[in-house]
Amino acid sequence: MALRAASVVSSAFSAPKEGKSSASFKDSSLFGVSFSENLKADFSSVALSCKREFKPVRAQTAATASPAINKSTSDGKKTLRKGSVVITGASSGLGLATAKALAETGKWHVIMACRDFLKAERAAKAAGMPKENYTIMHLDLASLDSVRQFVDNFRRSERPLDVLVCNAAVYLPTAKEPTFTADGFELSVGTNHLGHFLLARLMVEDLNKSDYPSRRLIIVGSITGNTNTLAGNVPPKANLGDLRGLAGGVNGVNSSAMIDGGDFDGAKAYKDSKVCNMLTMQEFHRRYHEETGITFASLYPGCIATTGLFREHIPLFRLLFPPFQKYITKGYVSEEESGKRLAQVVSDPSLTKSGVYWSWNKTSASFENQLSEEASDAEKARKVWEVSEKLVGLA
Ligand code: LMG
Ligand code: NDP
Ligand code: PMR
Repeated sequence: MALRAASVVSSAFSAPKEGKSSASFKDSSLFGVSFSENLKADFSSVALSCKREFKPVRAQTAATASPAINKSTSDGKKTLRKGSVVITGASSGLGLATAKALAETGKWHVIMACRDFLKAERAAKAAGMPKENYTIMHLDLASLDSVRQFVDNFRRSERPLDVLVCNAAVYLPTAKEPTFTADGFELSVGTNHLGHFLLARLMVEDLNKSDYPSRRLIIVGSITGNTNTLAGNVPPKANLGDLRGLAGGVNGVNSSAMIDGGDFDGAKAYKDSKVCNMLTMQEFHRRYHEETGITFASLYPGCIATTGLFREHIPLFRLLFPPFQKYITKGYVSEEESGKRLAQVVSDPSLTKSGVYWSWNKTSASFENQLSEEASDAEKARKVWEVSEKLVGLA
């Protein structure tokens, strides 16, 4: 433990070398926050959002009969139709808080893509979400068949898709042995990465058909997958290695259940899956942004220490983790606040820049954050993409 602690501390101090920015230790290694980056981000996103407005309109037609921008006859003012956003894992935590924040504006219809229909219905009701602003649709990300079925059902509903949020996740920190998805992938990588990878790859087509002014594909990342931060240096650290386990299908039979080919570790598998999420967002950006104009983004919403994510952790952890984050690291954020942050990434006109990993500083202002060396490795992103395509049957 002493050795582990020492390595955590020393890597925290050397962390800025890993990132590309010149952020100081005080800024970036404790919370991944850099104020200079923040200022830059604000200016560049404003500049970019201005540019985007002058872009020529694409020739594609919308999946919906009603155009995104309607002209009102009385005063000639342009009005925007309700946006249509799919959020996976909207039955609790960040997903639910985001669904609520968006539904309450009256400007969004939220499709809550959940594995437990009844739980989602109860959660939406208890949160007081206006009935007309949400629909629940079944999606189990731990089954590729279910993902394909969801996409079919969604298309049959004839709703447009303006924004897709890949939010659902499982975290299995106490598991001694791996468990697997319907397709035989280790459960956390299978659900958090591969299920979302297939969903996003299929639905990018739907996003491309939407005539909504700002179409976005958002994949939730995390600080713990980024080894350029203190949080990312708490063992076990994320590391995808040479992807040998992923290439073998992370099935624990003819390959390791871990992406890097190592011994199973549930906490590492989760962090690895988050690295895949952040790499996938960037690879989407490189492959699709220029051609489609879709915004691809990831984010770290803050440490939402009270959510269901920690349900598998030991009771003592669940008791101490929230006060630890609130009073010691100060990285704590409430579910409500985290929902507002993700809702901003969905709908804020100033957050249209693509390829960005958003974070928030202590005053809850958004800024473009720096990913770790591994989580921003373009070559690794390409490999994860290609291997994942094979695993989900797209190549
Ligand atoms: C593994 O443990 C788990 O085994 C695995 O299941 C998974 O969860 C994985 O990364 C996730 O972690 C890693 C190990 C790392 O963690 C532990 O052993 C358990 C630590 C539990 C931490 C949460 C609760 C802490 C409660 C502290 C008391 C809070 C009281 C709140 C009241 C506030 C009042 C003001 O652990 C390490 O490697 C330890 C390394 C420590 C390095 C620390 C360096 C910087 C220090 C900064 C401040 C430290 C704060 C105190 C920490 C107390 C730790 C018990
Ligand atoms: P929760 O456990 O509260 O929410 C996770 C959601 O994912 C639940 O709705 C859950 O459904 C759903 N889900 C799990 N497995 C599947 C599946 N197979 N198919 C469909 N849905 C599934 O956790 P959080 O709200 O904390 O997590 C949301 C996101 O935020 C995750 O991507 C996580 O990595 C990220 N994050 C969280 C942080 C935190 O501090 N909590 C920090 C940084 C990032 P059900 O309700 O049925 O269990
Ligand atoms: Mg971490 C310094 C700031 C900081 C932040 C912002 C987080 C976020 N954590 C920080 C520090 C520390 N954590 C320190 C110093 C320790 C050692 C005591 C520590 C421990 C710790 C554990 C055991 N932290 C954890 C765990 C978990 O099981 C959580 C995890 O890794 O899930 C994968 C977790 C988290 N800490 C965070 C965040 C956001 C998490 C949770 C979830 C996530 O990344 O999605």
